Amino acid sequence: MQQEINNNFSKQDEFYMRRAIELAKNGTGWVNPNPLVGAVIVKDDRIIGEGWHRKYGELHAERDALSRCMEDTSGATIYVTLEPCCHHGKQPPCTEALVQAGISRVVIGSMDPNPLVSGKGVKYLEEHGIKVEGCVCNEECLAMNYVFFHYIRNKEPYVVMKTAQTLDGKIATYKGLSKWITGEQARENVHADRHRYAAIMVGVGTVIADNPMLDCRSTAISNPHNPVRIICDSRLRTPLDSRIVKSAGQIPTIIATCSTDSDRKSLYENAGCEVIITKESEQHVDLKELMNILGEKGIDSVILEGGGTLNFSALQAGIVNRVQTYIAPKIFGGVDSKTAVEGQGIANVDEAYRLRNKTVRLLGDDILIEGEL
Ligand code: AOF
Ligand code: ZN
Repeated sequence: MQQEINNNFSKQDEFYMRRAIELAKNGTGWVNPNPLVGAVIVKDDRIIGEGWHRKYGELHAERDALSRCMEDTSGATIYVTLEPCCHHGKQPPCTEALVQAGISRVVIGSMDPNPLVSGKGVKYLEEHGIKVEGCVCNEECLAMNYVFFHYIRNKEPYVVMKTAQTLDGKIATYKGLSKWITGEQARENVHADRHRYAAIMVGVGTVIADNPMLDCRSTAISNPHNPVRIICDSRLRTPLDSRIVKSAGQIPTIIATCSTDSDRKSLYENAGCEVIITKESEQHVDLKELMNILGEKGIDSVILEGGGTLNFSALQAGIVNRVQTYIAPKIFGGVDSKTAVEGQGIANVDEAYRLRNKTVRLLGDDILIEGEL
């Protein structure tokens, strides 16, 4: 494939790939830990089929587009945001379907780093006489699947540290009250993210203080799903009558601990929670080991809504990939009012955790600053 050599794609190629990207995004929140993938089939300068990977375990984008195509696909071009797969997973290989459909040209947006595919998809297509070109709109295709690319390479979830704070960095008043710091638009965005990412993690202190549900209450997404809830609880102090434990039968719930108290563990298991035991790291759950175990369970992403202690531990453990800070134009003050990141903190200015590729958005009255670590 002329991936590096040919950067001169036509406006038409970019137009159809952009449409495929748009379609792919319809899968947001439904396909994890699989990638978002979209496909557009074009013949005689007309779109004759469109599809996307709709749900984990179900049809891949290419077969979805083919199955919706009402016309003969022989000699057609398919635009697909990810290299077509050539392995048998939950679905049969897309490459075979493309050959069978008589597709003559495949335009790709990004290569698939999955070791089961990774160039083999392109090779199969070329060996079957199909012209393969790419990568069109590569940056957009890569940006769309930052979670998948991280997960498939590291086998650990992509962690987003989310905080909502006042202008003076407080996440609660000195009485511990935090409802609500940000406005409705910001909170809708938070709930959309609970649909987008696979899991949400807090510390036991947050459960004791706020008794949260951590479910997804987005009003903009129809039928959103709840993230897996994870409580970091080194000494198994989570109240059995907390709302999270009481709803563990309906929403998957994990308690991560380094306690070996098996009686206490059984109480949580009987309530429907899964208990994960890690080794102890400075009297806390070993977060790196926890991420490894979550990755093995197929959890590709975690929103970290920890209190200040857990947030600092997560930064120190090097597990945070993205920081997402909502700032409300308010001031709480108070030397005892909690801030988003506590722990010991860093000693020198040049040791600061710095964000790359930052974006700044206004959401109603609030500001959202996001960036990668
Ligand atoms: C494609 N088109 O729409 C997607 C692809 O278990 P499976 O069969 O669903 O395979 C999942 C893997 O296939 C996933 O890790 C990624 O490498 C690729 N996903 N490939 O050609 C698609 N979703
Ligand atoms: Zn496939």
